[in-house]
Amino acid sequence: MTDPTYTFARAITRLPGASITAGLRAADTGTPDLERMRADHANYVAALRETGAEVIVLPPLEAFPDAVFVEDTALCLPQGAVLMRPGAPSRLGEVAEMAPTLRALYDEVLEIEGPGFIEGGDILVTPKEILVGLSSRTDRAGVEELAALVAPWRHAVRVVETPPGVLHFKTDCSLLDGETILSTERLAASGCFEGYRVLHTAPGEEAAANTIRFNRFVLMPAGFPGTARRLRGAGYELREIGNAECAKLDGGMSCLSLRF
Ligand code: CIR
Repeated sequence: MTDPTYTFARAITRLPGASITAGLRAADTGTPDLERMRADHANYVAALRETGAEVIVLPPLEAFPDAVFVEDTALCLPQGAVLMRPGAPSRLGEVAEMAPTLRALYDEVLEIEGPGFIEGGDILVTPKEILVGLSSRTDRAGVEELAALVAPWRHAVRVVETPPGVLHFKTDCSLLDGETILSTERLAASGCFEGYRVLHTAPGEEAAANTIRFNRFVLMPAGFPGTARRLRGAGYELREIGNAECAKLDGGMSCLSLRF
C-alpha cells in the first residue's frame, strides 16, 4: 500500500480556538461547544498518529474562526504544495498563516494568485486525476489556475459540479482506496465517478460521506451506523470520531487536516 493518494507520512492540523463559535455555517444548528470540539480533535489526531504518521498540531488562530479547517488552505501533492485562495472572504488570511509550515516541509510551494477562488474542500485527488467541484467557494478561474500550476507535475484536473446547497464537493464524497469512492447518492447521480467503484452512504446518512482514508484507517464521523456497516462489510478498518461540533459549522473529517 504505497499509493500517495491515501498513504501518508505526515499530516498538519490546527487546534480549534475560542473564536470557533463565530465560524461560518449555512444554517444555525447551535453554538459549537469548544471543550467537546477539543476532545474530538484530540481523538482525530490520535487516530492519525496510530497509523505511524507524524502529525503537526499548530496553535489556534483566534483571528480566524474557521482556521481549524486547515484543508481549505492548501492542496498537498507528492511533488509540492499549492496554496489556495478561499472563496470565503473571512478565510483568505488563513492561507498566509499556513504558508510557513508548508514552505518548511516542501521544496516547492506554489500559489493560486487569482482572480479566481478555490478551497481544498472542493478537491478530491485520486490516483488518476484531480477532481475539482465548482461550488460557492470555488469558481472556474480558480480551477483553471490550479490546472495550469499542477500540469508540469503531470496531474490532470477535471471540473465537476457540487450538488446545490452542499458546501464543498468533498462534503459529499471521499476516496476509500485507489479505485473506490464513498459518495452520497445525490452526488454519484451526476455521473462524475464513472470508472470508479462507488459505495453509497446509507439512506439518511449523507453527512457520513466526508471521511478520510489515512493509511490503514478510514476515519469517519461517529453516529452513522448504516454507512459504518457498509464500510466494514467492504473490508475497511474504521475509526469513528465525534464530529457533532464541527458539523454545526459544516466541517468534517477531511477539513481537519492536510495530508501528504
Ligand atoms: C466554512 O464554512 O468554511 C467552515 N465553517 C467549514 C469548512 C469545512 N471545510 C471543508 O469541508 N474542507
